Amino acid sequence: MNRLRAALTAATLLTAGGALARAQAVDSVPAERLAARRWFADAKFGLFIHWGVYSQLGAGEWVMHNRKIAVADYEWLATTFNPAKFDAVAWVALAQRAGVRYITITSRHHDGFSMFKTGATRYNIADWTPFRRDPLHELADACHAAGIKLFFYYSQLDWHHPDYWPRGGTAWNNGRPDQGDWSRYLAFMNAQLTELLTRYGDVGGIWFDGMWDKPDAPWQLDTTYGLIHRLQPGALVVPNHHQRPRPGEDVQTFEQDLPGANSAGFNTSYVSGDLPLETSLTMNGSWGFNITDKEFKSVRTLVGYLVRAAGNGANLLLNIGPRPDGTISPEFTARLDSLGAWLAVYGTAIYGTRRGPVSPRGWGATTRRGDTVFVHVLDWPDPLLPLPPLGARIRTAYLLRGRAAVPVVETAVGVTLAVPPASADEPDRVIVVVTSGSSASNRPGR
Ligand code: FHN
Repeated sequence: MNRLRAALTAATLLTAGGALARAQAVDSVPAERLAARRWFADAKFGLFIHWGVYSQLGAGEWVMHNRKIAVADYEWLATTFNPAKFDAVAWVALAQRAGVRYITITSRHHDGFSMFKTGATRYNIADWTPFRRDPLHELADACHAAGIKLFFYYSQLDWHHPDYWPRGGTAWNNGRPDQGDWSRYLAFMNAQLTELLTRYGDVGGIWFDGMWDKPDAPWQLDTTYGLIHRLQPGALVVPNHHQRPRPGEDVQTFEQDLPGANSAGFNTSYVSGDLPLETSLTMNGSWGFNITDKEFKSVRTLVGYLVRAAGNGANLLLNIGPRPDGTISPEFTARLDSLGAWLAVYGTAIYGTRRGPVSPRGWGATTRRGDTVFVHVLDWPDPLLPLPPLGARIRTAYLLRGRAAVPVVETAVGVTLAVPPASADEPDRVIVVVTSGSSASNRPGR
C-alpha cells in the first residue's frame, strides 16, 4: 500500500511538473528492459483478448460509437454486465494449450469502462456491476501461476470521460458536457496505470491504443512512459499509434498487417531494426465479441500468419473476443487448440528465433536460431525449391517432422532444396538447415 501511495504521489508530481517529466525521459535503455525486449522477441506468440461491456451487444467493441449510444444509456448497459461464468484459470489453461507465451487483455477500451477495480472512477467492473469481482486480478494470478506474462491494453481514447476534451476525431454528440480538463484526464490515466503496475504483480507491459484519435494533443508521453518504466523497470511500452516508434517505446506493433505492409490502411511502412516487432490479428473480422461474424480464418491461414510474422522477425498477437457471460466460443477454442498442437511439433522453428537469411516470399519464410535456419514452405507446388545463398555453408538438412534427410544442392549462386509433397495435414513443411556458422545477430527485430 505504501508502494502504491508513493507511486500515486509520484504520478501526480510527474503530471504536474514538466521539468521532472523531461528528466525522466527514456533516452538510455536499462539492462532489465533490454532483457524484457529480448524475452518478447523470443516469445513469438501472444493471445489478445478484447472483453468488456460492449461484449453484451455482440457487435464488436466499437458498438457504442457505431450505434451512437448515449453515455447515459451505455452506463445503464454497464450496470447489467455480469459475466458469472468467467474462469480465469480456464482462460489461462486454454492459452497454455495454444502455446502462447503472453496475454494482452483490454483493461479499458474506448468505451471508457474499466475492467478492473480502480480508485480513479466508480465506472469499473467491481463497483458498477453486479459482478463485483476484479477479473484482471484473477487473470493476473492465473497467469503468474502458469508462467504466462500479462500485458494490459489501455485505451488513451475515451468516449465516456468528461475530461477527454477537446474531443477527438471519433467524437459524436453522446451527452457529455462540452467542456473538460485535459490535464485532469492525463492525471486520471496515470493514476490508473499506476494501479495496474502496482496491484497485479509483474506486468509484461502496457499496450496503448487510441492516441490516433487526437494525434496532435499534448499527451505528455515522456511522463507516462517514464512512470511505467519507473514503477516496473521490466515492463514494456507497446504503442499502437501506427507511427514510427518514439523514445521510451519498446515494441513496434502493427495492426492486421505484417511489419511494413499496410492492407489495413493505417500502418506505417517504417519498420524498426532495433525494437521487437508484433502483429495483432483478429481470428474472424472482429476484436470484441461479434455474434454474427463467422468469417473465421482457417487453422492453415493462422499457421501461415504465425510463420510469416516470425519470418519478419515479429510476434503474432492473435485475438479472441470472449462472450459476455465469460465463456469463449468454440470457434476460438478449436483454433487455439489446433495451433497448440501444431506448435507442439513445429514450435522449435518459431519460438526463440529471429528472421532468417531469406526474407519472406510467396512460398513461405525463413527463421533462424544460431547456425540453424528453418525453411518454412507454406505454398510451393514443385519438388525443388531454389533459394539465394544462406550466408554460410550447409552441413546438413532434414525435415523437422520425421527427421528424414533432405537432399541439397549448394552452388556459388544459391541453394536448392528437395521439398516433400504438400499434404492437407501439414500447412508448413519445415526443413531444418544446419549451417557451418552464423554471423546473424540475436537482436530483437532482426
Ligand atoms: O480501435 C481499436 C480496435 O477496437 C482494436 O482495439 C484494435 C486492436 O489492435 N486497435 C484499435 C484500432 O487501431
